[in-house]
Amino acid sequence: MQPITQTWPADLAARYRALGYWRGETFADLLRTRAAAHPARIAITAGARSWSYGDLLIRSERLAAGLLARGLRPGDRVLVQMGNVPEFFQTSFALFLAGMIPVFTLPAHRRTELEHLAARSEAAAIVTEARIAGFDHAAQAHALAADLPALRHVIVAETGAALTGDASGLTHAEHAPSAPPSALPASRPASVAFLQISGGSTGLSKLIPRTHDDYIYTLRESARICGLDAQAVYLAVLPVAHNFTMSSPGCFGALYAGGRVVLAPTPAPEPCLRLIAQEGVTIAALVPPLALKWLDTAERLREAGRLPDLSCLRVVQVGGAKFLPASARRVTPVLGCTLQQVFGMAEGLVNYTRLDDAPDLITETQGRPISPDDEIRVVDDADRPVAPGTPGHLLTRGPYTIRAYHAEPAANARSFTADGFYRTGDIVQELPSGHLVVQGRATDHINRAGEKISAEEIENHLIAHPAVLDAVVVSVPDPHLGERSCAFVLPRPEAETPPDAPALRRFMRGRDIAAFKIPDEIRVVTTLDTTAVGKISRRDLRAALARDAALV
Ligand code: J2J
Repeated sequence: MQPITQTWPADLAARYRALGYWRGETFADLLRTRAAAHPARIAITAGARSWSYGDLLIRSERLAAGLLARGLRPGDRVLVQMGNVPEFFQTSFALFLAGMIPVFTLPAHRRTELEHLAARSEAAAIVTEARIAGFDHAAQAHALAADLPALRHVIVAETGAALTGDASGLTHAEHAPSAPPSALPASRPASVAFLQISGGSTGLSKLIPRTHDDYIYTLRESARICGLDAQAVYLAVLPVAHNFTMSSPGCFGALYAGGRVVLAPTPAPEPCLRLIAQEGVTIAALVPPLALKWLDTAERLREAGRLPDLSCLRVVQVGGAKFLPASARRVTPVLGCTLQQVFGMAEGLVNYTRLDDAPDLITETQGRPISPDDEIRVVDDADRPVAPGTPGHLLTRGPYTIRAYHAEPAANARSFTADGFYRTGDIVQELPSGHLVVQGRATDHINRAGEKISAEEIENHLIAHPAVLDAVVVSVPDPHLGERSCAFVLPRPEAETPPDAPALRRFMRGRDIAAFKIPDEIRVVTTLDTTAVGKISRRDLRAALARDAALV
């Protein structure tokens, strides 16, 4: 098993410790100290179920003991595929307490993605729910394990127990610890706590190793910047395993602050607005398309005199994709709270507009970095700094931005400079205040309502079709999703029946990939334009699409 590490140069690591960014705290410490300080305080609410900090610790300890009793070992990697249920937190903390490394997959992931993530991480187990949104995840996990000998354990959470209000959860996998909980292995704060996955612009998702030290620093500072304290109530609307919902400040940030997490069973605006009033939610995080739906729904409900009382809501965060200023300006008048724009990435760097920033900065920028030690470089194509205020490629390094993906030498050579800056792939403009305005992206991915889709990954699926010679996938502006995906497909000249869009869509579905990756639009073409060097020009294709759009 290849060890998973994340290291910074010794001088920088010493600096980050000396400045108090890295405090030697682990996720196990985080939960234990809070459960000791306020055991009865509610940590997580999901429908009729509420778990206190004490409950969460005991359940996590039991599950940790159960995982060790099954033969899993500290350092083992465990895929976690769960929806917005309390068992997600029990599982995550159990793995932290047992010194195992969660690999956070999304509920939308299907066999193809899971197989890749399991292979890359050398996963020994998968923890999932029986069903999420009607899909049989248990069957998928068992089928995966049957084909991957290294994946020795399948653990299925009985979250259906929620229906009866009996919170038995992962009981079949839990054990009363045979040794006192203090006998659980201790993790080193500088070690890797978990693997996040990259949105990825080249091919399949890469694994992002995050350490206890670096991630807990972002939780502490995010909680402070977003004004969270013990009274904070964070509404988790987007999938909890996504880095935004997890840490900016997200669920973990709310738990760090000793607040409460409310898990929304659906992102639909009306039930969420009701939940805000019922549970006294103070902060919620959305992607731009969802924010627009919330705004429209809130306006409609207000006109009908049915808008729930949202006076408890202090902050609505919007991030994951560009939120246009015209939409941003609607948030405070419609929802009566402060907007916070969040521009972050699972690889590290997170920017926030500050709650007391001038209104123009809040509506027109994507915020400024968390840390005074986040180094920002805006450069041209040759890595030379651009003139101040000019848009350029964003490069960054700092106390919580990774230095390398796990087991990806070729991608690491591309994605990081020799002096350790991460090439974000984003084009930004830096204002004198340090705020960044995201102008676009240099790399080929589609940001579909905050879900990042690698063009190359989808092209590879399309050209696996026997009648397809070549394919190019590009993004198209979309009024609802921000961007949608469009595939140009060139059939093989010798193909007897060139495939049409419905056939290609069926073929893609048969590849067992996340549904959001299936192209929104498929165009079968007779030629693909190429640039002078023979590379297909995505820019030309996008321009052609924009021209088409202008005609309709
Ligand atoms: C424009 N593009 C944005 C924004 C992310 C907090 C918030 C979001 C993420 C996230 C995250 C954007 N405007 N406000 O991890 O902790 C695009 C950029 C970026 C990529 C990262 C967090 N906010 N983006 O979205 O790893 O292109 O993280 O590089 O999924 O999303 O995607 P991801």
